[in-house]
Amino acid sequence: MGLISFLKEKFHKKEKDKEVVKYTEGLEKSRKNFSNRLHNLSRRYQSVNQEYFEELEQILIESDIGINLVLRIIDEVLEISKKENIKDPEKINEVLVDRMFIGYAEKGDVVNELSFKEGTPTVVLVVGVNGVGKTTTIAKLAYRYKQKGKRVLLVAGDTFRAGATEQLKVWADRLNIDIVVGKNEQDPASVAYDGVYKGAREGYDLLIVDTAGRLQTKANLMAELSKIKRVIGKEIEGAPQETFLIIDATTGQNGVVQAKAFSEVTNLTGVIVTKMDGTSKGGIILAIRDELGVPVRFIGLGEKMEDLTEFDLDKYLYGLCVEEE
Ligand SMILES: Nc1nc2c(ncn2[C@@H]2O[C@H](COP(=O)(O)OP(=O)(O)OP(=O)(O)O)[C@@H](O)[C@H]2O)c(=O)[nH]1
Ligand SMILES: [Mg+2]
Repeated sequence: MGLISFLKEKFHKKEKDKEVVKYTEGLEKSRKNFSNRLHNLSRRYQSVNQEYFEELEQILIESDIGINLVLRIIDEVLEISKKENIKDPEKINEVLVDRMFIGYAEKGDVVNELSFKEGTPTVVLVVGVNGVGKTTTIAKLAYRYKQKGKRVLLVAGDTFRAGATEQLKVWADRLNIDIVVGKNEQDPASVAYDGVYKGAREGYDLLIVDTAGRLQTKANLMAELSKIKRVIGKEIEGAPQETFLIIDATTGQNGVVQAKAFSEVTNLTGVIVTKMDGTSKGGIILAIRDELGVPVRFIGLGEKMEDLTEFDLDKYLYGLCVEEE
């Protein structure tokens, strides 16, 4: 059984799971761009030929799947179609989705949710350029783990942009979550220190550290992030356990370029892709995974608190590839 049939069987229920609905709603624009075009294409051809594959390639590229992965997937689909003598466009599309799944999954299993160890706070360092949704995502993460019963502390390490601290504080108040703030232009590493000092002594489970999103030279960024990490690690052994890069899905391949730049200066343990609901090019998740090897741990599917969800490959491909009936 191909993946599409499997996903239909798994998710096409009358009473849809709440998480599945988030994916299908949040990925609506992407599905229209990808799935509908795929189906239109297969309706126009009786059997597949060179042109069919060229059009298929175009659809994949325009979904921001990333050129390297697209070429590889197309090669694989071509090879399978020859070997198994598949000419039916619908069948080819099924093979395609199978290969998209494998392209992501073959990079290894990951646990997306944060893990916690008794007595040691889990520290999440959040990085990313301006305006990608860092602060909102931090609030969403804080909300998520508060709901799960964790004691959360926010650390407002973005002392560079006036107003950044204030914005995080508004969220902290709204969510009734504690926060450590620094003074304007205070060294971010020293704010991080204040945060972990408090976090370690007062029994918090989770610390989320915001950082400045300014664009700077690689050397400066590397120095700043490694200083912050060093300070955190001195106070809490093994921390920060996670460094998450936030990427705005609507920036397309630009987001992939940013991701590469960050992964060169610091060791990322995950990517969070925001504003998936605002893009029609939802393939960016596959490109990030392919080009960086870093897993996408959570995705933002809307502006509300609950609209951050754990990344799930099956639900994602279902939302992206399966036409509603
Ligand atoms: N539709 C949608 N909007 C989002 C999502 N995540 C964030 N946003 C919006 O994106 C805008 C920018 O978000 P911020 O959280 O302020 O971004 P930031 O990276 O902290 O920005 P700076 O601190 O200025 O660097 C806000 O209007 C958010 O509501 C999402 O998943 N979906
Ligand atoms: Mg911010």
